[in-house]
Amino acid sequence: SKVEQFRIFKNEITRFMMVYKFALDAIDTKLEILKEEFQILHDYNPIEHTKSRLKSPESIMKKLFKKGCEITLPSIRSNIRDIAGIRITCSFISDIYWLSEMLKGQSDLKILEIKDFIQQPKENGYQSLHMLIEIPVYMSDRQEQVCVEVQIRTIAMDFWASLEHKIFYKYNQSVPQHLLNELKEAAETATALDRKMEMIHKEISEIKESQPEDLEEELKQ
Ligand code: 0O2
Repeated sequence: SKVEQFRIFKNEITRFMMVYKFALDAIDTKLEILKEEFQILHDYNPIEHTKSRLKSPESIMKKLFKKGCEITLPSIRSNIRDIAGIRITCSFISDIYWLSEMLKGQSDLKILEIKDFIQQPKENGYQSLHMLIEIPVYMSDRQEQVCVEVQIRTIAMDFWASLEHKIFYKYNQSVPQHLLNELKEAAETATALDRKMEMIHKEISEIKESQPEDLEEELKQ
């Protein structure tokens, strides 16, 4: 019957989405471990915060239509690779590359693709490091390789991207030229800030390494 068919379909979708949630949980745990370990070893935290999200069924459908793909679960699995997404905000650009190297080195992860929009920013000024990663998820009766999109950026890049995103939607995707120019300029300012912060950070770490106690004393004053 139709009702029975609907019930089966709903179960299939729930099971389908569940796997992506588990993949996000698994990546979250990996990040937590790196974060805690780094904090203990270096007394500082390279990961400011992380935010994960599952793409909503509406956005999945929209993207499928846009790409002209079939509406079946296997088609969704192979065509929409950002159903599970995690955004990691770091303090410094060097932390971004450190983190990506750490993930590359984990043998259970398969790096499918890396897009470096920091080395090569997008035309509008967007910067981030994007990694498409496959992670194994173990369930009661099966194991699946699940694709997760990881976006790593600095606080400044994140600040820029969230404002740009808002403007893009506010203007229904056709933003006036003067705002596009301003945004590009703001992206360049963000890059300059990131570079300056990195320089200061480096200088402080060098002092701290050579005379750890002295600096602690200085900071107390
Ligand atoms: P949402 O709402 O964040 O999920 P895809 O479009 O995913 O099929 P593509 O073009 O290879 O494939 O993806 P890309 O360029 O690697 O990254 C797509 C995601 O990066 C976007 O997801 C945004 O989150 C982010 N992004 C990329 N470019 C920009 C940009 O110019 N401005 C901002 N603010 N974010 C950007 P979605 O699905 O578009 O949106």
